[in-house]
Amino acid sequence: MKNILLTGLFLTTSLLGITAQADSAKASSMWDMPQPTILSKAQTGFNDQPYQSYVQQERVKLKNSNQFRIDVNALSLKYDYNVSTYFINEGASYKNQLGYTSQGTTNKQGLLFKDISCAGAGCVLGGDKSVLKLGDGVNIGQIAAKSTLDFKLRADGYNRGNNAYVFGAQDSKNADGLQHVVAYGIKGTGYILMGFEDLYGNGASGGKFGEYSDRDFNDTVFIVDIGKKNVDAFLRRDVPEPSIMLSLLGLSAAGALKLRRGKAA
Ligand SMILES: [Ca+2]
Ligand SMILES: [Ca+2]
Ligand SMILES: [Ca+2]
Repeated sequence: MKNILLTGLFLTTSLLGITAQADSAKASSMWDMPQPTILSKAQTGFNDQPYQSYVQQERVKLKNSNQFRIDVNALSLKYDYNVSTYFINEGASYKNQLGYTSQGTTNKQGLLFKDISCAGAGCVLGGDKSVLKLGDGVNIGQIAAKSTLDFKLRADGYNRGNNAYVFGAQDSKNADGLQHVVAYGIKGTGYILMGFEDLYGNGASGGKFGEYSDRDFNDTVFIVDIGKKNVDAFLRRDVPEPSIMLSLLGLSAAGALKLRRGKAA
């Protein structure tokens, strides 16, 4: 009897400890959070194959990236949705990290992928000790209407930790003041495809790591599933500039994004 009581108390204390830890991590930084459960394609039913052709060739500058700029308010949901993200590919030597924030009706943030390194066939720049398979997913969970999603990349954050650059959709907040994200709404799906550039600057040696950026925007490519109704509502919006999102299957997009052929350099 006494033993059972003690065990019960111990469990309660442990659970409280875990909760407190999770809360403090949340308060400090998404990057300190543990890797959420990664779901395989077999578990989610997601098929990455149709979207691999949208991954820019390695070290080939995406010339008209400006056309695919994402506005910070772009990912505003009109309808509630159980949001998920899916890893499409990476052409990066770095081990990048991806996180998200939701602001508005639903206020939360989280880490999505702690080590974005591609393993197996079809990777643009896979390597040793890589962990993600094409199409692997992480569920964000229910996001209510009138919430705005935003995504951040911590460039080589797995190795550099807090010393790493964090890049997002707002150019002015990026260390180099440049665009680091391209995004496309894919008609007929609930998907927004996003590509990040993980290197600082515009080609010349720059930044605290002396990086020569190739501006290929393929260093982390992923899909966020916000639901067909949200994407359709989005694509219907009368947007004055081409900035926010274009239907990926348009001619300009087809011209911009060459099909990836053969092995990346
Ligand atoms: Ca690349
Ligand atoms: Ca890699
Ligand atoms: Ca790059």
